[in-house]
Amino acid sequence: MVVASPNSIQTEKIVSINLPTIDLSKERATVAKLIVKASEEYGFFNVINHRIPQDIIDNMEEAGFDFFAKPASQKAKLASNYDSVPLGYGCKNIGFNGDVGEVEYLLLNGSASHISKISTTISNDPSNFRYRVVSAYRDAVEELACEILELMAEGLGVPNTSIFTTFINHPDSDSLLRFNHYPPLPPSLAFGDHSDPQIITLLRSNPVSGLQISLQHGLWIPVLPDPKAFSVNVGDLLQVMTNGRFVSVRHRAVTNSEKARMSIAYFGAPPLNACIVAPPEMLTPERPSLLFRAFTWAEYKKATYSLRLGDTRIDLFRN
Ligand code: GA4
Repeated sequence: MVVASPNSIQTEKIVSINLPTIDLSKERATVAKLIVKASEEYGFFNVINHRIPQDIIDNMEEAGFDFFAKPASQKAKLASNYDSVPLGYGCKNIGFNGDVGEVEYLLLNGSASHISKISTTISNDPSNFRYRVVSAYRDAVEELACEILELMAEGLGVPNTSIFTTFINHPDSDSLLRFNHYPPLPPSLAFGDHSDPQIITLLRSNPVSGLQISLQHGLWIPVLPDPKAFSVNVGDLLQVMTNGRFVSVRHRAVTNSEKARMSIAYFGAPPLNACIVAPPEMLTPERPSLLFRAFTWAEYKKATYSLRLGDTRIDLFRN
């Protein structure tokens, strides 16, 4: 695999495109169609009027910045209290196979049943304030992810509109929350090109740019941060469950030379034993047979962690 050298981003082609922004307060059937169109064309869109209260977002952002402002030794110690790898705090290393980037992160379990472990991880504040902050954010963002997944199912014309949501609101869901903190540095690769393995990702950041998505090989599109929006991207499992109709978009993060950037991502995932396969309604005249074989999330996750960040793991499951 070719590992991008830190400066390679300066020579690549960056193109500017107006990525879709979908207003969730508009008429439901129209919103459902727009979400499907964006998921097919880009695998990426922004949502506005999402109804997540601003104080839930602000408190979460403050909790993240407070955490990263702690001395390195304290961050590592706090985050190892309860979490075992890959969960916890990391600096520059990504995964287990040699990927690196200009990023430090805190990776937390994002399922409702595990969230209480967070209180001591993110803060040593005994008042439990952080626990309430993180769990309020988690609940809100999971609800938004479910709303979007329901709209996707409606827009796709799948009769069982909870076909995707049952996975992520399951008590044993393997969802994650991730804070990424990018220090201000001259342009370099902070988090390399990859797709997200899960079903759906909801991301927001402070108003500093850095996220880019790739539509065709070699073309990168910067995603401008919008304080009112959540960015939504299709993960590998959703590409499989839509039989390739939606695309799991490749994306990366680059550093900003002036300001620190912090993003917070929610990765909506199924329980480990969930069987992932496209429902019969996803077989169409254009795609009459299953493009991917059925597998469990545990199998997919194992393949993910045995490969490099930029590898296209989904190809291992093609029929
Ligand atoms: C990318 C999306 C999520 O951040 C993540 C990442 C995970 C990790 O950092 O532990 C992975 C990466 C991500 C995909 C390939 C593997 C696993 C690092 C890596 C090299 C938490 C996830 O689920 O997959």
